[in-house]
Amino acid sequence: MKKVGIVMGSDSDLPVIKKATDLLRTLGVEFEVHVYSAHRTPDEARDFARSARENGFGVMICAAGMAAHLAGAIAANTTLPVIGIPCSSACLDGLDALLSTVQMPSGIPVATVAVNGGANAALLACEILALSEPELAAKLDAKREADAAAVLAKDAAILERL
Ligand code: RP5
Repeated sequence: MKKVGIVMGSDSDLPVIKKATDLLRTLGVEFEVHVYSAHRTPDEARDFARSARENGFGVMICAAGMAAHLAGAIAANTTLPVIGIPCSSACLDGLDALLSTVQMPSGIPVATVAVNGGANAALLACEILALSEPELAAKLDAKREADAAAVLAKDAAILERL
C-alpha cells in the first residue's frame, strides 16, 4: 500500500498530528512524519514534495498554524492529493491558518479539514488510499459502523444522565 506523507510546520503542531498518526496506526496504514516549514525550511519542504510520488507516497497531510502556507507549498510541488490541517494558535484561534490553507488559487488544490482536524485528515487520507485498497475500505466501513454504534449507545443511555 502507498504511504501517507505527513509534514508539520513546527513540532508545536504535534498534538494535532498525533490525532492523525494514532488513527493511521489503528488502520494499519504506513506513514512518514517530518517537521518542514514553508518559511523556515522551504528547500526541504519542496524536495520532500517533489520526490514524494517516486518515494512511495500516495497522499500528503500538512499541518501548520498562523500564516499557514505549508499545505499550499507542498501542493505546488506535487500532484499527489494534499490534505491541509489549519492549526490554532494563540492570537486568532486558527482563523488565520484556516484562511491561509483553504483559500488556494485555481490549479493547486488543497483539501482542507477543520481547524486542528487531525483525525479527519487521516480518515480522508485513508479514503483516498482505499480507492485501490479493498481491505482498507473494509476497515473504514467497519470503523464507521462502530462509531455509529457508539453514538447509539449514548442515545440509549442519555435519559439515565438527566
Ligand atoms: C507555523 O507557525 C507552525 O506550523 C506553527 O503552527 C506556528 C508556530 O510555530 P512555532 O513558533 O511554535 O515553532 O509555521
